[in-house]
Amino acid sequence: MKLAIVGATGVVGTKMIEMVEQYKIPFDELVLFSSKRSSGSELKVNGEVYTVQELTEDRTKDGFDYVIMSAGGSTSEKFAPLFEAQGSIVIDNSSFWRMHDDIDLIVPEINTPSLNRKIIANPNCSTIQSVIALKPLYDAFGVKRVNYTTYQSVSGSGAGGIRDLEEGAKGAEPTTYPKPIYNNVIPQIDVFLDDGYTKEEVKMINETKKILGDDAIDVTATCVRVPVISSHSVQMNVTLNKETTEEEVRNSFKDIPHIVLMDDPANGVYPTPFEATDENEIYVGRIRKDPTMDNTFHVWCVGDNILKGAAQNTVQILKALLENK
Ligand code: 11C
Repeated sequence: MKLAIVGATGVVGTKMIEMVEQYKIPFDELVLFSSKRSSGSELKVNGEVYTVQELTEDRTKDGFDYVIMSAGGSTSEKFAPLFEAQGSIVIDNSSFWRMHDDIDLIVPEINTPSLNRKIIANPNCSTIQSVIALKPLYDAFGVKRVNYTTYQSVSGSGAGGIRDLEEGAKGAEPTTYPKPIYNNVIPQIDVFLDDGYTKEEVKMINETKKILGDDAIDVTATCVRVPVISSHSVQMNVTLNKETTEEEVRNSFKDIPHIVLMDDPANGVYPTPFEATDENEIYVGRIRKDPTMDNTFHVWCVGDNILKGAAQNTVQILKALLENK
């Protein structure tokens, strides 16, 4: 099996390499690609040193079976179809292909690729952890409506976001965000659209419906950047289709793959980015009834945005494809 990792030197790309190691992806040949600027650097995979190479149009003809990419929307727009035309299966972490009708948007715990096209999209990080936490409720009670409020870490913006927080703490001006993120919170992630929502909020709304395959759910979102390096937190206010109790809602999260229930606030047990960072699971807690609306509950969830939110989900998709071949 010949595998390419595109964007190998980035924040997500380096974690993709770790996940390829952790998930024991059985490649025979591996090529690490980056932009011209980062090419030439050396990275270790399974203890072997690889020199990162520049991705050019010609290299898409090198006969890759699988390509995993995290190099931004414009690189994915250009290169994913070129790889696809050569017969490679591409799993793409950018937002570019996600909402195309003929492209599968996959969270392996929830849906499986049709391989209608050989490009598979990996969802937005804040969406992935939210749909993982929504799915048990969806299966047990049906979901009528969800209102997300996010608390997103700076690593979601890559190295530039981390820099704005770390250097901002020393007094530097922001270069990635529109306002300082150190000692601040910013209710803007990505650009504002005409209706006042941000692109990140619209991603959460549209991607939730596409992954769950259900356009009838009402979804709304407010996305906020917070001065945390790793792991996004999402507060979900969820209205269910069926009447149920807080205890039944809590029980629905037990024994679900990739969910850890941490919900004993009286004893100080609830998840924060501190517990979730560098972990593969999504943490759920603070479950309580919202008495202001029928059949409505608050659920708090935290997940490592670079792992399950990006690199891990991508490599899980690859592993599932390899196992189901
Ligand atoms: C953030 N969720 O935290 C964004 C990053 O659509 O893949 C991921 C952008 C995307 O800033």
